[in-house]
Amino acid sequence: MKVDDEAVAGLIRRAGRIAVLTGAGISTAAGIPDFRGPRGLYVTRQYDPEKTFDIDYFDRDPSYFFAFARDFVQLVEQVQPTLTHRFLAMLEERGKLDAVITQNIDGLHQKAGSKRVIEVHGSVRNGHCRKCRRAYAYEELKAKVLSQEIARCDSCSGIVKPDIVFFGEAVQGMAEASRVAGQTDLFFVIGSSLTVHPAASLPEYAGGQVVVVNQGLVESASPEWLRIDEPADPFFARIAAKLGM
Ligand code: CNA
Repeated sequence: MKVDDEAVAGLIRRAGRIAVLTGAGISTAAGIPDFRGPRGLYVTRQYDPEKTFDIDYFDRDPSYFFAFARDFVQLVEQVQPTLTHRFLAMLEERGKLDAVITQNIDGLHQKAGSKRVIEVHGSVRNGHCRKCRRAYAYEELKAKVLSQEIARCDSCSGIVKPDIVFFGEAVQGMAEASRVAGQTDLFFVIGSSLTVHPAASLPEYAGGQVVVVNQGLVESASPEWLRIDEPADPFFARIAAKLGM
C-alpha cells in the first residue's frame, strides 16, 4: 500500500506507543555498507558475510573474521549517526518512542542518544573469551581487535569474540523485542530487507499499523503494511519538518 508524508506524520501524532525495527540500511548514509543493498557486502564481497559471521568457520579460522572486525571497528569509530538515527532519539526523548529494536551491530543508535536499544544481533561494543568467558568492555576489546591478529584473552589466551550474533547462534532479547512490538500501535521497519529470521518476523507481532521505510525489496511484506520505498534520511527529514522537530 502506498502512502504520503502527511499520512505518516498523522500516524505518529496520533500514536500512543511507537517502536521501530532497524536494519543495516539506516546506517548506509553514515558510510557503513549493508548486506543486500546495491553496495552491500553480498554485492562487493569485500568480506563474505557467510564466512565472516559463521560460527563454525570462526572456530576453524578466526583470522577471517578479525580482518573484518579491524576494518569495522575503525569505521564505526569515525562515522556519525544519520538524520534518521537522530530523529528516533528525539522521538524517544519526547516520550513517543518506546524502544529501538535493531539488527545492527554498529552502536549508532546509542551514539545518537537513544536510551532503550534492543540489539537482537548483539554489538561490537562488548566481547567475551570463548574459553573462560571473561568479559571485555569496548575500550579493551577495541585495543585487542586493532592490535592483535586474533584477539586473545589476558587470563587464558582463549579467543575473545565480540558479542555479535553469528549465523548459527541464538539471537538476543527476542522475548523483550516481541513484547515491545506487541504493545505498540505504530511500528516502523527502517532500512531492513527483512530477510534474517527471527528478527524479520518482529513486525508480525506489532499491535498496530506497520510502516516499512526501505529502499529496495523487502521479503514477505504483508499487503496491510504501508510501504515507503526511498532512502530513509530525506523521508524522515520531511516527516520531522511536518512534526515541527
Ligand atoms: P540488509 O539485508 O543488507 O538490508 C538492508 C536494506 O536497506 C536493503 O534492502 C537496502 O536496499 C536498504 N537500504 C540501504 N540504504 C538505505 C537507505 N539509505 N534508506 C533506506 N533503505 C536503505 O540488512 P538487514 O539489516 O535487513 O539484515 C540483517 C543483518 C545485516 C543483520 O544481521 C545486521 O547485523 C547486518 N549488518 C549490520 C550492519 C550495521 O550494523 N550497520 C552493517 C551490515 C550488515
